[in-house]
Amino acid sequence: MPELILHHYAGSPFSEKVRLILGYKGMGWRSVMVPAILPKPDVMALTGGYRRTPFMQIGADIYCDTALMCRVIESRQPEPPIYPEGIAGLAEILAQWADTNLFWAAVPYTMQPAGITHVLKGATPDMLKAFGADRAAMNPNLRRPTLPDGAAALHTYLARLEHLLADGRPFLLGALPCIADFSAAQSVWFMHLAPPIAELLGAYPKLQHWYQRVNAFGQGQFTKMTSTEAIEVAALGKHAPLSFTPEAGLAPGDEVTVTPTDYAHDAVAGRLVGLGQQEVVIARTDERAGTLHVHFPRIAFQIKKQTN
Ligand SMILES: N[C@@H](CCC(=O)N[C@@H](CS)C(=O)NCC(=O)O)C(=O)O
Repeated sequence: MPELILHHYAGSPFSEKVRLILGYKGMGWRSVMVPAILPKPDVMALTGGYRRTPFMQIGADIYCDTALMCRVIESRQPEPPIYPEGIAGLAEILAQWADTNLFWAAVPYTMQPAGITHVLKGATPDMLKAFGADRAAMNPNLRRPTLPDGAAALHTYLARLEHLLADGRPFLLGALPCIADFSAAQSVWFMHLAPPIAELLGAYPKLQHWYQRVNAFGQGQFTKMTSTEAIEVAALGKHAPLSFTPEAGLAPGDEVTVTPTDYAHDAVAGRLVGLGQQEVVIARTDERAGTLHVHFPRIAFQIKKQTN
């Protein structure tokens, strides 16, 4: 089986979600470090323009967005499941809330002046400025809450999670962890990067114990790989089998772009080769990486047919 390669950086919450899942499942993986801000030439060679972190590579297949990556990880290593039977629907609904509402409450609040110096420890003023400019350009429509508004939202969300755990259950939806635990843990993990912000978690003792349990899964066994090596793997790699369910106006071979609809609106262009309710796959060729199949989820991505 070709190796699972995670392209990520240490301080990325969505990467932590995936690292913890790999830990829970006891999987082996290869680790490629990517830059936290643009430019990212080796990322672009593989994704064709998708700049968000993390993304996953298996041979010449590239998987964008953790919602899709976690599904692929589950099919590669079904045990222990992160979508356990009976609670899978609720688990995904709660995970989606944690990946959006909770994330956008916890991360900007942690990046306030009292937190950012801890999160980006050792960064020079120029580096801090470059980081701020990169994120502002990536998400120009983000309206940052005031600190009191941000604190109120974050406390409300953390109290909801504490309430879920009030009956003594070890994980958010019961006796076993599921995708929702990992999606929620990434935000709590990020708050811990800044001790003055993490203090706020003191008001939520059950949540803290829950987080210790999730954090104890670790990150699985990984070995490092350079981005140049990953590009060589892609150039020599095979593609996973594809399926195509035609939809109105979309046929195999169509030239399309796929673009995130929430933020980082960078279009990836290619030939449509896979389609279903859960994912869209496009083929594109890079001079170093060869022909790649780039996979995206359907939720929060727009497929647009090129007309010329
Ligand atoms: N919906 C995406 C969100 C990913 C995301 O926002 N990642 C952040 C880092 S945790 C990011 O891409 N930041 C900008 C960058 O790394 O270039 C997913 O689930 O993968």
